[in-house]
Amino acid sequence: MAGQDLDKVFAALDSFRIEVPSWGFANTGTRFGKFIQGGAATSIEEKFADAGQVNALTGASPTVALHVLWDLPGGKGDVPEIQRLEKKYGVKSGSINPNLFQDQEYKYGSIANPSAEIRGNALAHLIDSVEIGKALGSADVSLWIADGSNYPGTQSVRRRIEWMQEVLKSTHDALGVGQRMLVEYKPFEPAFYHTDIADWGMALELARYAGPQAKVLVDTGHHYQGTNIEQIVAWLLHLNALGGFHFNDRKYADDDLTLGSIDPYQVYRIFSEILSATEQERSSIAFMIDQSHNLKGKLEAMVQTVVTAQELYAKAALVDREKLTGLQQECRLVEAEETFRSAFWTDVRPLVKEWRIARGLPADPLQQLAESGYVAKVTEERGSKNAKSASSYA
Ligand SMILES: [Mn+2]
Repeated sequence: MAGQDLDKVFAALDSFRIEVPSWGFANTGTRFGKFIQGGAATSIEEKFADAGQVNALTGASPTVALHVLWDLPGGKGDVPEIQRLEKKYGVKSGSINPNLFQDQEYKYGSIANPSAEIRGNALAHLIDSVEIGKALGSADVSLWIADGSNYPGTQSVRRRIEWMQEVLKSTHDALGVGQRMLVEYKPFEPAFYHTDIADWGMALELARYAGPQAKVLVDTGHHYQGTNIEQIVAWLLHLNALGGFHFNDRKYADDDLTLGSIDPYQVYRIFSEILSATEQERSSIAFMIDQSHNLKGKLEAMVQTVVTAQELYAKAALVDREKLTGLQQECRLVEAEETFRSAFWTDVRPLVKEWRIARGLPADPLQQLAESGYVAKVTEERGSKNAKSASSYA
């Protein structure tokens, strides 16, 4: 392989960071039940320990997304403990994720609830989350709103838009310098008739209304089948409105499978769109993982995800963009497509391995994880705590 390719891959991997979610290390599962893993993290300290492992193995995930309700049940009072864990395990707090879907009072919505009192409670939780972000020095407060309705005629979609605008604007007003509010969208589930923030257009409009520090978050699993996600990415880049990603894969709906496991070419197409942006545009895009592993081992699945992301990003970095631009301009379709595709079909694994060795990282992170005995060790330590946490759907 040409030295030029090596340089491209090294530069891409040096800049590539992807955030791991704290909830990806805990026993989470499907709506129907979860299969308890003896080695799953049972506390915020264990989540930080596992995140530290993934970063040590891959060199690409120095931050961990936190979930306010699950990871900081004491709110801002838990910040010193989080800071202690950051130092101990060598990973920083990443995006702060408020929870507006678990409390019983959110049965009919949170920021779009007809009750002004409940909307007020949702806003208070959002502002607490902003304050936690400030205290931890993390840039992004990441919002996924589960609000919606299950039956036609049961709610006023239009009034709910106004209520959301009001709450999101007030949240934006509380942001500090350098802080951002990321607005995620999803077409359905848990609501099955209408979802209040159903697609990127709605998320974009709400973000624009809220203010300049609000951006759109694209969760790859939150689209209808066949949606051209890379086109949405191109539009959001054009509009300077792309805040970041929640990466995962799926076959049917929001399946939270490991990235690239079903359709690696789609991830490649998204990364290619991002790598065709300017370095400045790229620098503000947050790459995050949002996955829940019910069958695969938690640690193994997370390392596999980060490694796959690195490989697909390296492939996208190999595209000869100058050549491609010329071919597109001249409408030389087959040559353009082959130029685009040939980078995808290049086996970059030897180059990525070279990069790992050059950076003092394990040559094969998954193999290193297996040989380290870490999973066996934590399974031993955590087994009895996890055995108690078994739960059923009903
Ligand atoms: Mn998500």
